[in-house]
Amino acid sequence: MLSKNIEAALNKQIRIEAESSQTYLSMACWAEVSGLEGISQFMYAQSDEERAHMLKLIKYVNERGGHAQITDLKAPKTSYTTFKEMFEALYEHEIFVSNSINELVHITFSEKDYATHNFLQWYVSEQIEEEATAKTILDKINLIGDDKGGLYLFDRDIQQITVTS
Ligand code: OFO
Repeated sequence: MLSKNIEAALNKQIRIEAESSQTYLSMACWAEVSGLEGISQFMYAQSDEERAHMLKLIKYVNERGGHAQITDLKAPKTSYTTFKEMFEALYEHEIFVSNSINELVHITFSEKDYATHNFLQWYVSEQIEEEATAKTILDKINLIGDDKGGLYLFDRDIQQITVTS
């Protein structure tokens, strides 16, 4: 059985994962209308992953005697000046999510809720991978700089960059 405090903290995380999914969906749309087909497919896949993260939390909360709350969400940004700016936003967003997961883990520890603490370890590992993927992409973008040919190849090859679910 979840304590009210943990239930509220998990619900906050559910909302963050939902907003992450919407943010990446919006990035996918911007990339798609900007002619960046590969990048848009990558962002659609990221959006799906975040929805899966949200659903995993929802199931956990409901199975442990809590009630997952589906709420309104903050509208994401709809356009970017450059694709680099978009990937910087993705990287920063993942760091924000990691901090939020860490905070959540801390709460479960201080409340001695070891079941939830254990459940959250999957998210801790996931965030390490997602931050690493975002960082790898940013490093590649910095190498490309303003080179249009480089962007063409990057857009074609981004699917090869390991994305975990
Ligand atoms: Fe990448 O944020 Fe979910 O966990």
